[in-house]
Amino acid sequence: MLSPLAFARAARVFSGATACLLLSFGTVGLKAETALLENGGFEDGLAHWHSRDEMSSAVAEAARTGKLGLRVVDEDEGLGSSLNSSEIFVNEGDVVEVSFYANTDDTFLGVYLWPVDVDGRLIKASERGDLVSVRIEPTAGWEQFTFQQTMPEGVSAVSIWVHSWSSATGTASLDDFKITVTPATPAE
Ligand SMILES: [Ca+2]
Repeated sequence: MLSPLAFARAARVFSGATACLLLSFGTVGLKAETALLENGGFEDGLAHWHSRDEMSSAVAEAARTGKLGLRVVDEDEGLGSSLNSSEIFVNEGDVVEVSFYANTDDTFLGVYLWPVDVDGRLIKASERGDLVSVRIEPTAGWEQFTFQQTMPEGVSAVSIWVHSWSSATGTASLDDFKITVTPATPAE
């Protein structure tokens, strides 16, 4: 199994092709780009996602669309789940919007944006160490969630982090993650 750092590097190399593609279209205009995220619907299991524990899995019971979805089961009162998507390349000032669906009876997890610098170091949104996120409350069946963040100074890439909190427990289904990037308007 790859270490998180090795994984990040591998993902960075892989994402290079996407970044070049975006650059080549850059002259066309500042259009929001959607189809960036690999396997956002978990139809390929957890391929392109990186889990640091056994609490996240791709199962049929968690599918909103297709055959599979993400199931997070956290029964540990001391540890939380941790699952990152692959990284996509972004620039400072880009507006990154995350959209997904969740179905849960519990309040125990959030979905975060995880921006990193060129060395893979996390760039926090405040000195308190916050990340921009959405907190999942009990839902009435499948509900859509969206949130966004303007990419900070020094950013190189961003991923989605699905994380259940250490002292909380619960079960949730999540599916159909999408990332939309609206490029920063260049200075005149
Ligand atoms: Ca799916």
